Amino acid sequence: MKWVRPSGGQQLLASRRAALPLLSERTAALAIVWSQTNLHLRRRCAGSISQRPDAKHVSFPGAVKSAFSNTMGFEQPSTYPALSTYRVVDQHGEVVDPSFVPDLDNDAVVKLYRDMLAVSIMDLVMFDAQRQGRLSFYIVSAGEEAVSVATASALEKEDVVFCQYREQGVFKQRGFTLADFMNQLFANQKDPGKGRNMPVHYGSKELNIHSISSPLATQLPQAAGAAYALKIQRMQDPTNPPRVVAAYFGEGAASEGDFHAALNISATRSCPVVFICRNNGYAISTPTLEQYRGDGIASRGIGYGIDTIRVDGNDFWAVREATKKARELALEDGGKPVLIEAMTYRVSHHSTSDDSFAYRARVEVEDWKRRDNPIARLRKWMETKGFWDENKEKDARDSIRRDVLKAFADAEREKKPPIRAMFEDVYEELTPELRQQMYELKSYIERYPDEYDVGEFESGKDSLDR
Ligand SMILES: Cc1ncc(C[n+]2csc(CCOP(=O)(O)OP(=O)(O)O)c2C)c(N)n1
Ligand SMILES: [Mg+2]
Repeated sequence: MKWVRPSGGQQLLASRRAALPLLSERTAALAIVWSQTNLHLRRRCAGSISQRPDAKHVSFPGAVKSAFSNTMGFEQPSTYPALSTYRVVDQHGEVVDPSFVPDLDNDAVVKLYRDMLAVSIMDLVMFDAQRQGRLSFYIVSAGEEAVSVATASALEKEDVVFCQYREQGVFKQRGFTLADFMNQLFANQKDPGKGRNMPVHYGSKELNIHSISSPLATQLPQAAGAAYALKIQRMQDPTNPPRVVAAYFGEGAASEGDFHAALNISATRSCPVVFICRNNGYAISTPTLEQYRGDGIASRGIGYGIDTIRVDGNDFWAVREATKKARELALEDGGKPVLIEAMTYRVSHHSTSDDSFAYRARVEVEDWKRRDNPIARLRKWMETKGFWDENKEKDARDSIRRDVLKAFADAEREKKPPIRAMFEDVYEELTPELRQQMYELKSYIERYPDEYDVGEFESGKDSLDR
């Protein structure tokens, strides 16, 4: 596993902690914050010192380790080799990293494999359900199940997660049930969001996953901020467990300004956040070739001074191993950001509102489906190990499909939240204006009973009375 680690100065903090053995953990932590601030100040001051005579290195404040050169040369990115992509298991299910030792027993692997299967089966059912008009919108994650399930499997329960919208596997692995998915998708009265969000905008306070927001990349500065808060909480009270933030995003979202702001602030403030990029080749209809000219998203992490790795996103084990290590690195020396770029392929249309064959060839998709797929790859590995076979596969798929359909039917049958819920929870109490609007809505519904069937909402139009 090859990490690109642009920094080296963090060991300094570890040595400072070692130099403070007689202080309580809390005082030591505060002393380190103080000395870190001091260090920043001194570095800044050092920048204003004029060049030492005969120095071989630049000491301008903006580039402290650059050697002088007497030959003029522009860097040409095209002459650098692309960053490598870490792999543990190849497309045939064969282990290619000789140092790899699986850290999970067979049952634990099967459990994660079933999470990947569950997401992919739910996706098929819900995509068709949308086509039948039974829900308004859906997004599938076909081809990307390993990125979400394997990364999530390397996090701790207490870690804080921010997703984009194609990470069903993260929710599933952390304990979101099929009923939880369905209640949100059908916007019924069991949906904690009370049906106010579009389908697939899940969230779970219990599982420490912030609710998904549609505007791209907004989750990234939020994740950096949350990581900064975790760091400060732990400095103030070292009995808090070490926690990281995991922030998921697509390569397309990395074209947003928020991505750059998030990387830079987390690097400069040393925030324990693991940025996880799913590079699936497309931002809706825009292929990566038209999104950037640099070496993917990994090169940007290095540019911001962030430890970075590129992995094969279709390789469950590579993704899991890299995330385990990333979490460890993110907690080193009081915290720092880490970036993982997981290379994969968006097998599906962008969403149910998209027809991807308008901008890519069917054969390209068919090729990927046949040639490489994260579920098939882990299955081959399990079969090679001798604890999975055709019969187990069939049983697993049948039982998951039954569970999905049951959760689907239960959720579809549930009543919708009371219509009144659309006016609530913005202010602690309804304002006179909101009350007025609520009564107007009620009289409108009463005037046109044939146009508005409100029977599927809890308490019908009566919820607008109180
Ligand atoms: C700020 C913003 N701009 C545009 C959009 C419309 N939009 C939704 S998804 C998407 C593509 C994102 O691509 P990527 O980040 O690669 O994620 P993927 O869909 O490939 O998983 C776009 C442009 C949006 N939601 N928010
Ligand atoms: Mg993409």
